[in-house]
Amino acid sequence: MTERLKTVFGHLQLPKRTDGLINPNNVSGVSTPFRFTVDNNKLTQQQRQFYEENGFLVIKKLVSPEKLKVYGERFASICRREISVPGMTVMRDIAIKDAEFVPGEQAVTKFQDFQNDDVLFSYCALPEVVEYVECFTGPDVMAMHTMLINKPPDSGKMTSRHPMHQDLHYFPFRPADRIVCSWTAMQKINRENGCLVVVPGTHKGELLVHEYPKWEGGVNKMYHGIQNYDPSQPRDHLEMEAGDTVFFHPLLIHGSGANRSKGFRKSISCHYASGIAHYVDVQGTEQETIANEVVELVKKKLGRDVNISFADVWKYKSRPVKGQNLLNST
Ligand SMILES: O=C(O)CCC(=O)C(=O)O
Repeated sequence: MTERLKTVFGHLQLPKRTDGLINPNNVSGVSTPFRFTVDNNKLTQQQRQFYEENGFLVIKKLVSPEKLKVYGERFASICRREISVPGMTVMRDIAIKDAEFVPGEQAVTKFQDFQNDDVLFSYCALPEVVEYVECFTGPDVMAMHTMLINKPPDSGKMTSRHPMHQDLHYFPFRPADRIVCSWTAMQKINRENGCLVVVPGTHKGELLVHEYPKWEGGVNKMYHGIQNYDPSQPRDHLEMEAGDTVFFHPLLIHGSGANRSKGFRKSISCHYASGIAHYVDVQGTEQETIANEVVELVKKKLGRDVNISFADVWKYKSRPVKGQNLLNST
């Protein structure tokens, strides 16, 4: 077969979708070779190809220093308890959790679910971010999961590491290809202070089995990692400057290293899904354990007799950013 014919055939053989959603690249029966990005004019051909191949894309200096300053100050004042945010979880690193007194910001390793704080949530709606998000989700955009991570200097027990995992493990919605994370460095982030580590191309694989890693120093709550993870796979360390933003697929295997510096390492992130995505039942799947763990935690807060499902938790915390929200309409 000539090279030309091989290319044409390659283009016709779209990866098989198993999620039941119409491929948004396949309008009026005309197929394109793209599966992980949608047709709009934002990405260059090269950027699009890079994400298709690798499952992530870094955009330099996307978020301005002024905006990062606002998020940093808001983080500090919430830590000082000047403001309280309904529904938000404030997490402490396992190494400082039981320490007698650690003041303010230094006690906090992560804010999770800040969707009800309009200042922090403004990150998720930044036009400069959402324009890129749409390249992966399509035009209907839901903010599903928000985090501000304040990775502490490691105590020597290596608990500041984030085990290698796939974010889809945590999500009861599909299709995976229409979910994306936007993760912005709030300062210079390098190998020393625990940058993101990714295994390029793994977004083309399956959702793997996750569990708590058996680390000697312990592991933070909900930080599940891939069971039998093979550390010999080639990986990239994403060293980033303040404002640089990486967009990545929920099946991309990633994690972050220990923070060996003396300072805290901050990033802000949001996971988005298409507004025309749908919830799936994860009982009986690899995700059952995390689903039960999350529902247990919610019941602990709201009361044992509260009847709530894993999908309900996500319905409650997600917020529309743009376009239709069919996801939460049933
Ligand atoms: O920011 C980090 O250190 C890792 C974050 C991460 O991998 C996640 O929350 O899924």
